Amino acid sequence: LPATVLGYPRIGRDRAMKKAIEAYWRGELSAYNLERTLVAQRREVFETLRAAGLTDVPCSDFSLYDQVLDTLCLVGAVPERHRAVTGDLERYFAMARGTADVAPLEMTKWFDTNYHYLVPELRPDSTFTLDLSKPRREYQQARTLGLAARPVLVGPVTFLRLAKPAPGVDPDFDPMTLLEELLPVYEQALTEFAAEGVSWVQLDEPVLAQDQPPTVLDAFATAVDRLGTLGDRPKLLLATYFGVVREALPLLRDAPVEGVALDLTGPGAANVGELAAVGGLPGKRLVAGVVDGRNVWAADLRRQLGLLATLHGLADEIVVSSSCSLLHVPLDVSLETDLAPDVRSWFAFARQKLDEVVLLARGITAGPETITAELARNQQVLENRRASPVTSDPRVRERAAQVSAADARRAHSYPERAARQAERLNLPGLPTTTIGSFPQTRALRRARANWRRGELSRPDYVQRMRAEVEHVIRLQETLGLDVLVHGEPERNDMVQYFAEQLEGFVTTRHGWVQSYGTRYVRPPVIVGDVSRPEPMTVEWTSYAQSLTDRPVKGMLTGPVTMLCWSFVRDDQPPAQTARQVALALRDEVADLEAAGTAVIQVDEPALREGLPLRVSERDDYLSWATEAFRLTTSGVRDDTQVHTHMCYAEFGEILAAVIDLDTDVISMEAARSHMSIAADLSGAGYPSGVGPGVYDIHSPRVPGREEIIEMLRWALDHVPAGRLWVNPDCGLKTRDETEVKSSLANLVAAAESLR
Ligand code: THG
Ligand code: ZN
Repeated sequence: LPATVLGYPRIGRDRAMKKAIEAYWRGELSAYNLERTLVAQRREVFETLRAAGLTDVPCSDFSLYDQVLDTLCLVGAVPERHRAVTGDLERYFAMARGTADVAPLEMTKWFDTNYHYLVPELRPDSTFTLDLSKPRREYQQARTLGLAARPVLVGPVTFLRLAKPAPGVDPDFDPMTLLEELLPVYEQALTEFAAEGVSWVQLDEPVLAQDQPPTVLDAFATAVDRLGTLGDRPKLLLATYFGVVREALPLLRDAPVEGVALDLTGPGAANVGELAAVGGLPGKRLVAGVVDGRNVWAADLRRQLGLLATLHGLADEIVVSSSCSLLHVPLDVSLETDLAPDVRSWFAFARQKLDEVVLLARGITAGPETITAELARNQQVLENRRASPVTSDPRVRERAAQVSAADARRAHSYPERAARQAERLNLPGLPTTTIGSFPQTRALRRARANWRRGELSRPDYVQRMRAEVEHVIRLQETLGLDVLVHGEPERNDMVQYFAEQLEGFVTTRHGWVQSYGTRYVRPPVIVGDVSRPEPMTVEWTSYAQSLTDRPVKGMLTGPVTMLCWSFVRDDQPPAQTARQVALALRDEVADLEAAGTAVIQVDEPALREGLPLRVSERDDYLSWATEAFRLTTSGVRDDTQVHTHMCYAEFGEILAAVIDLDTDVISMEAARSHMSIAADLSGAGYPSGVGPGVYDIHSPRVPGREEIIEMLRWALDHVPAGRLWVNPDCGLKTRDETEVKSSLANLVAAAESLR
């Protein structure tokens, strides 16, 4: 019964790996004991995979930090600056997090998921040497458990495609030109694996699901030809995921390898047609990704069995699989005992997806009649979900259906609004503000946690939070900031915070998913039509406003970010879900305005993240995403100022969409790119206020006044003084108060000096 998955979560039960690794960093756990935890956790994964009944088990996808970093170590591409760090483990973590002396590798998003990988840095003279110790150890460990595991490696083309020129190297240097240098290392790895008795190796090449220039496709053809024709090697599985492969499919069909993995879920379902069109994969094993590895919904087993049946004849052998590594979903839904039992039954987390894969394998091998009871139960679950009042709210549907284009447009254009806002707000030139959150102390987090556990009464909790709000307001007044914030002491993760208060979302207790390294998130799940039963933030903002004469900004998370950082329902298009979330947030905006809030910020840090991998799908996304944002914000009066904030600077590709948001002010990360984003925005015709972050809050360094002035002068070359705002580049919650005070004092001094 051939069944496999492309990878499994490595965070461990109860976040065991996070706890162990962070304890090691704090010096509270020895390297030896970290290794013991690692081995024990890996063992648990292997045993879980075996107990579920998988016939083919991946290995070496377990990681102390990141699989791209692991690949970098495998091929010996350690940057010069990290080589001096002694000790393998210390060097590994130095690349991941930096040390007092050396900067870490840059981190960026893994395709269109919410996972972040470390970006390899390469130079024209980079050389590679093999270090097979990690995959070898994991393979050996699986073998002692009686499993012939399949080592998973990031493939050579994806590795080079995700790499960037090292600092100081010509930015036009293309790491793909190193393919000839790199391939011998992969060849040697395969040779050594063969000697070890490894029978299959999985090479992940997800770049094939993205639009690629011919040079990359050529590189791929070269690579598979070289590796495929190597004598005495394990069988090769070329794994693609995150969508449809299209132009690379003939290369996969013709590659001299034994197996190909394709994503057959969501947009990847188009792979079935593409596969038929190229005549299938004669002579090969098709690892059919029919269980969605990126979302949490229980599969429709009957439908996926039907899909598997259509693959008959398109390959020599079909192996049932997840569409990608299960890294992107939480571990086990059976831990979610607080969820309503029927809602819980609609979900399949990683552990449950193993069962789905195995059942489907049984269904196609032994016939559907051998899994009749399971199929019936599955149909019942799906029917229960379809019919549940939780999924559908007629009032929400009716309201969403009646939205007109005019609802998503403000009454007047920016110049008219700006005049009204200037009258109402009476701000100085180069107004100063912050992005929203202020430092969160351990005591504050404890108070929040105690309230959640019922150990602190609601009145005591509110009093505690109000004291914090007052503290933050006084601090900002003393510093001389112009537009204040309440500091968000009541929020931990903003998405979680709003999801808990919105109808249609459910949140989990244990549903951790790795975001990067030891940082995890618990994405909420949008299970039904979304609405807002009552105001979510008005009380906090109003209280803050009652303490000061200066304007206090209302702070909300935008509809696109709510979607991108949640698991979305799969029974309606995301555009429809986005519209519902937008309408719920629009109600909050209206209530904030009615309570006297003159400035409202709706953050969309994930707008750029949601951009589809395929260029052909981008216009559609940007159109519904910007509409949802405008629907949230456009119901306000002219004299109410709408702000937005975006964290990452890489929105060169979506400048037109950013302009289309029609905000009065946008703040974003710019310090690290030396304000170039401000120039780009202006160049693209952005008409309204802009606050390019003048310093990087991700670093503990306090920026000097002169340095901030220089940044602002730079910005003033591109943005007229009347539209330039002065602010840090992101929220301050991860900094401590001393740093924040000094930095903001310098920020205010810089603005005053320029005025
Ligand atoms: N919220 C959500 N998703 C996100 C971010 C976010 N995705 C992208 C980006 N921000 C990821 N960055 C982080 C940064 C910090 C943490 C997680 C993701 C983090 N997590 C805590 C940890 O692992 O200890 C747990 C947080 C919690 O208690 O909820 O520090 O901001 N939704
Ligand atoms: Zn930010």
